Amino acid sequence: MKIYIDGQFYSEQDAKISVFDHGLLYGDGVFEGIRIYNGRIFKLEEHIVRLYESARSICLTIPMSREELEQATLQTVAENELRDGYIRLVITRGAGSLGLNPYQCPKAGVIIIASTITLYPKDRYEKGLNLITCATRRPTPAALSPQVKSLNYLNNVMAKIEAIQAGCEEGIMLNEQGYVAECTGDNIFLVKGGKVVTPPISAGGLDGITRQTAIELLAEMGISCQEVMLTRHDVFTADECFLTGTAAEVIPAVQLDRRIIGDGAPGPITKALVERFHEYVKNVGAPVPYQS
Ligand code: PXG
Repeated sequence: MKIYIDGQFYSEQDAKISVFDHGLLYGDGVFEGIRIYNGRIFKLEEHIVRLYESARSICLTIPMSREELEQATLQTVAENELRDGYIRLVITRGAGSLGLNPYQCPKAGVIIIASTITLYPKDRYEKGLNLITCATRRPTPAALSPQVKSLNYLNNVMAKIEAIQAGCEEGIMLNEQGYVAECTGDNIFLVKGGKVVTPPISAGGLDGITRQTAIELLAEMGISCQEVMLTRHDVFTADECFLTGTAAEVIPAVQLDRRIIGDGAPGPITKALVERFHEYVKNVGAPVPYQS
């Protein structure tokens, strides 16, 4: 595997950064996870835009233009000859001194890893995930905007630990008011009476790129999707539930806190969307400039 760091490619063994990097010391930095399907990078521009917005929000200057970063990302995938896979783009604050002050880090670091990811076991895509409600809440936007995909994912990691300790693969995270925000790394949708609902971004979830894709594909399929505040009650009484995310793609969920959602099997709208999603992603992304 060849890993891009600050304009050069390194082997996995040699891909190293400073222990004084504030990305490590303070989780000071931002990232994106992006899929490669069929030799194309899915929604590359959208991910790059979100990355620059995350960076801007935390006063982090990415030391290259959007176009340059797009090119570097395409080149990293080409170097690794990946036709299907997962890209992790990481911008760290860079090496500085001990002490929080980010202005003592002269240059941000740019890391691009092109690899693969398997988030959930394969059979879960057919049978559906079991969810719990995590006691760990999403932080209030007054602490850090949920739109910043920062290198500090401890809040989500804590929630993920709860889910795994409960024997589940994923968990719902509520906001401070107790409304459903999202899952630890995915957005959530419910189906009831043939209509689809998802929490608005203002509920505290990330403005997911897969979420937006799902909304658009549902519209094409003639299925309306409304953004409404949701509670656990809505999940318990839904006909279907599914999650969306770059790593997760579109995946059904069939239980919450051991209560069966709908009839306990992935429902028809979820199944139709999963199929439509996999068809759609094949041909829309930015083509990778492979050498051979
Ligand atoms: N919510 C959160 C908190 C996320 O981190 C999503 C929703 C889905 O957004 P996209 O744009 O990807 O549809 C994410 C992004 C993982 C992992 O290993 C998950 C994400 C990113 C990186 C790693 O679970 N999801």
